[in-house]
Amino acid sequence: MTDPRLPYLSEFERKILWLSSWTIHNANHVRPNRDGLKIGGHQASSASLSTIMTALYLAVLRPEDRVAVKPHASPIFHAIQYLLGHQTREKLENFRGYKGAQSYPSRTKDIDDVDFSTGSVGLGVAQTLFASLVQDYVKAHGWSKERPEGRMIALVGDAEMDEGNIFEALLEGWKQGLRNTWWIIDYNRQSLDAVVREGLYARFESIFRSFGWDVVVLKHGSLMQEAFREPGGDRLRDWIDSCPNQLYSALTFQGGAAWRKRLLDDLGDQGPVTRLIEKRSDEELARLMANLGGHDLPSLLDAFESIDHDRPTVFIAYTIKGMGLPLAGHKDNHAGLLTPTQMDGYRASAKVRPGHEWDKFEGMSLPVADLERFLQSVPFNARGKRRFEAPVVPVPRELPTPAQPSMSTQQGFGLILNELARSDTPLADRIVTTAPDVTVSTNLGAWVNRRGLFAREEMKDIFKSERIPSTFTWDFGPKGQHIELGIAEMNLFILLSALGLSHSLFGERILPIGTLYDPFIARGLDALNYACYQDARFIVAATPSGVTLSPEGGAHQSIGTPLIGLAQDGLASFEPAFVDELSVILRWAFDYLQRDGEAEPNERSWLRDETGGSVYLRLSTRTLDQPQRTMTPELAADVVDGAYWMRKPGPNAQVVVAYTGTVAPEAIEAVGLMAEDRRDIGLLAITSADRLNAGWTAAQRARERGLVHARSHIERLLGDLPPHCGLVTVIDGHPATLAWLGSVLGHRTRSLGVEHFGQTGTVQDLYRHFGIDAQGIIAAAEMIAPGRPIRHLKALV
Ligand SMILES: Cc1ncc(C[n+]2csc(CCOP(=O)(O)OP(=O)(O)O)c2C)c(N)n1
Ligand SMILES: [Mg+2]
Repeated sequence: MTDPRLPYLSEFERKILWLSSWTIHNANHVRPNRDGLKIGGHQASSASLSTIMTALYLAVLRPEDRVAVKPHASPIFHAIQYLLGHQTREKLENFRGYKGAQSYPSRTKDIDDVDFSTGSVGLGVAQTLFASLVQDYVKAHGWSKERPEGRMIALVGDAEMDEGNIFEALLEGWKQGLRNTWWIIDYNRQSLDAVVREGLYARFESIFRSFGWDVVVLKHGSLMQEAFREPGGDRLRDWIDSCPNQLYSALTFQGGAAWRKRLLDDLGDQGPVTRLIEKRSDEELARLMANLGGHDLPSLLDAFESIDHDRPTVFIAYTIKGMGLPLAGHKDNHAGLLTPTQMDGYRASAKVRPGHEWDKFEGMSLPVADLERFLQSVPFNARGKRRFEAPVVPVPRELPTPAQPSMSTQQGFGLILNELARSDTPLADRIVTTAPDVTVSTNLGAWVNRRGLFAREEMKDIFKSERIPSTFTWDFGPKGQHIELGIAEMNLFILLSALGLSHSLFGERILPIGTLYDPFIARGLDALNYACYQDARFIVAATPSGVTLSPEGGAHQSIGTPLIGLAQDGLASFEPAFVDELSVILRWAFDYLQRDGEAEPNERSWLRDETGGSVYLRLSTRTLDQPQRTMTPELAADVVDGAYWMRKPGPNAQVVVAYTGTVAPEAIEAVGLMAEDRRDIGLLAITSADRLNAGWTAAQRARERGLVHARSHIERLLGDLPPHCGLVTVIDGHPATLAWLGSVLGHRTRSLGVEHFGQTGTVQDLYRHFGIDAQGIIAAAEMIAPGRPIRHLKALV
């Protein structure tokens, strides 16, 4: 019996293709951009997935399933959501325009229930794998019991499979016992520039099998399968299976007559094969040859709906790029667009009257009431939009501050987490830590000892059961709160992205903390950016950092990361020098992660803190003597806003030293040594160049809009300095991080920092080498704040 859904699905498939093509055409020809920029890259690439996405969204998917859609299939996605009532005509008409529907599906900027943003190819794919792991984490912890498990699905371009991060994720998935993940490869054998290598599908098959995935190849559609059963059909099948990609594409582009000529030339036998070909019209022949598995609704429904297990499954679906459009198969079609004449022809064949292009049921042959009823019964849409919210996990007023008289911020971080691990609080229960093979070396060991490692199955630490002394207990189990990853930093950030969206995807709040060595942020940077773009919420603690990690070797030094912290949207960055500051910042971070309020800037800092975000902590292994002080609410607020006076300058200040992070002792020493020779010296502790800078920019913008009293934190702090006061800034990182301080009120500034890396030595050697020691600071001060010679300045070599 034929599936009663099929007539509807095939009508809607055509409608979806029409709407997506019209969206692109409209943006190019009806409402062209004023700059004349044409929109390429979507038309053909979208058409390739039109059948698969129709089958998925209108039949196969359930509300709990989550999908990452290949970037260039966004017009298809938006068209489907338009039919389901979640996308507006206005935004489609304004596709790629200001506040219009986005060219790549965006969780944050689109209104139509995007599960995972895509754009940078490969990342959305891996995100589905890690989201599945997070779903397992949520279930194993006994949360979200009433909700069914969903499948995490990626629609993957075949050229997208070139991205290395996909393979890093595959290996991690295998280690973690991945389930409930489907990847559907749009095997159109075309990339952006070209036709892909022959036989790629066979490589994909063996790769996936070796990582424990089931492989389903969707090559021949139902029309083809029928034809193969006719006399001579086996020869046609052999021909199709051995046809090179380029030729198949070229013939598809040329159409029925070209197919006939070629097939008769190659296979004609004056017998059964010739009959098989000749009994079909050009149009029928073209339809037969284009009937690849990925364009055949019955095969797709059958393949997807026959999966009755939770093993990860890859579908290699043969498709045609540009299917259903005049540019189908052409190797140059990536940026191809239909000409207005082609569009007129397409409009006529789709039975769409001019002026009715956006009408939902225009040109469809089934009764409108039936079509409407079908859409209303789509299982995926049964519960409307599918975003969840989760209650805020209460954060105590203070976190413990370790009492050691001297320690590093990295040590302090481990101690604070250890105290949290001992506490019996909802906050501690919702934290999950993760690290790419640097758990012990970033000081998460004590936390992990207490809270255990996560795995769906129990696995005891053999060293412990064999009574072999070891500092660390590595018991795995479903209640564990640390996810141990392999070394790949891309995986760390994509996992943080998935964990940090748990409240929205699975309705359960998780407070993720990932640790890594600071320089390796660069290795995972695109994934970090991606996580921020999706508005995932997490803390990343990067340690050790700078040249201060000197004994670890030159290769591991980081210079540019403070600038990443300054520039990365969605990430509030801090670099505390002392552990009491870190404790305040961490407490604030747990709260900040969970905010999602409206964006009214705070009148104190001019930061939009109510919207919340993620947090980056740049930490160090350098042991510092800790200040013996009381953390007052005022000081805590300053630490969070980004700076406080460690030593307030007097009214006639000649010099202010502004430092960030682990060079604090050098700054303090320099100020002490200069005190006799320069008047009223100030010492400014900067805990967050990022937040200070953002507040300053926002306050300037506010003043330009007429809010004349807007003052940012840094403007207030520097407000009383006399104009002639010189500013020396110092950081173990790129000097530009703090160099902008001179622009705030026009003070002459010399910015010290590190511009080259690779030199090894002791901390003292390297600080001297880069001029960020006390002597370097004094020398800089003497140059920009003239006066009598500073007695403690030694002759520098
Ligand atoms: C990281 C990254 N590099 C490059 C691009 C530019 N780009 C967009 S799609 C694409 C390849 C398209 O090929 P495929 O994945 O096979 O999709 P198709 O166009 O065939 O549908 C490229 C190189 C990108 N979006 N992201
Ligand atoms: Mg392709």
